Amino acid sequence: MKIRKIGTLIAAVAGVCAFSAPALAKDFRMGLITPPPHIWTQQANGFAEDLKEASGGKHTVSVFPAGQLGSEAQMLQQMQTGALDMAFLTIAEASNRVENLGALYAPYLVRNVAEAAEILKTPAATNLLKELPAKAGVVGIGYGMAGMRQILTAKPVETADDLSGMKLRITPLDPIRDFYIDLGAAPTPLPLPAVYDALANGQVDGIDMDLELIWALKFWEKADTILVSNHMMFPMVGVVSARVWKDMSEEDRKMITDLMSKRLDMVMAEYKAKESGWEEKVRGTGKTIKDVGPEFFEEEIVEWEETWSKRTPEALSGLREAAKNIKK
Ligand code: 3HB
Repeated sequence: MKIRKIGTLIAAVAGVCAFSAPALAKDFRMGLITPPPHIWTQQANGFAEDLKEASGGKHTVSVFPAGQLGSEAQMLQQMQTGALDMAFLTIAEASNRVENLGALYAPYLVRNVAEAAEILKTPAATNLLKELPAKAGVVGIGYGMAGMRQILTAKPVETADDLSGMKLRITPLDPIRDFYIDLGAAPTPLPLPAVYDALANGQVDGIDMDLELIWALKFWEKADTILVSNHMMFPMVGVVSARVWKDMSEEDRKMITDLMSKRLDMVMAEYKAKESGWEEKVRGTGKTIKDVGPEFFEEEIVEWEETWSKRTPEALSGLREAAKNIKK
């Protein structure tokens, strides 16, 4: 009887130790590829302030924007070893490891940033994050996003055929690449920090981009035509190194989850509030603006669907179902 009691006690203590490490003070490092004025970076800085305050100064976060710690691939590697603690990432690198995340890029899954924010809260989207720890070595706290995707070209474009043969910059991601291959274009994967020079020196004929950056990074200056297409949403994911997470106390995990989730929601709110303002500014530039919808890309969407309904059947049908409910 006595022995059994001691055994129970040891098991209980071991359990507590395994699941809640002591709350140690820490200076976390957080990386992003976005430049300092970008909404993601601003909210990362906000998260740093919140965590410092909520932990009574015990925890601080040093934010490294603009790819200072390397590419997203390098940041993901650093998080796998625990050398980097957190990041706000595009889905590009993560989807190389969790293929199902690619389904989030289904063309015209949603019509605007408000619907994007809504679908990213549904289980069809949030369940995909559960694959991250085992496959990418990071814990997905939740989604943020950037605006809807548009196409900016240095040459005139009248029909989808005009895009054929053009070298078009894309975020390095299979589902976006497939969309442009279906269009007969030559998709050129380039991470955000490399886009301006590539467009300015004519290495690419156009770019796949959002309205915030078409405006703020002055990509519009290099445009002949801007296709306001809203053809895809652009999710972001707030992540913490799974290694770092493992050694965190329950209390710290909860604090980080709550505060980062709040900032990810603020990212969503910012895009919902500001997307139309950027659109107005871009329309006011005097460049040729062409409003296009799914009919412009009809065949390409069918081809994309054929490929991705084989690659990620359940994820895609789950998201299409969720979108149907949102659009009702
Ligand atoms: C991108 O176009 O690859 C990109 C855009 C953003 C943020 C991050 C990446 O607004």
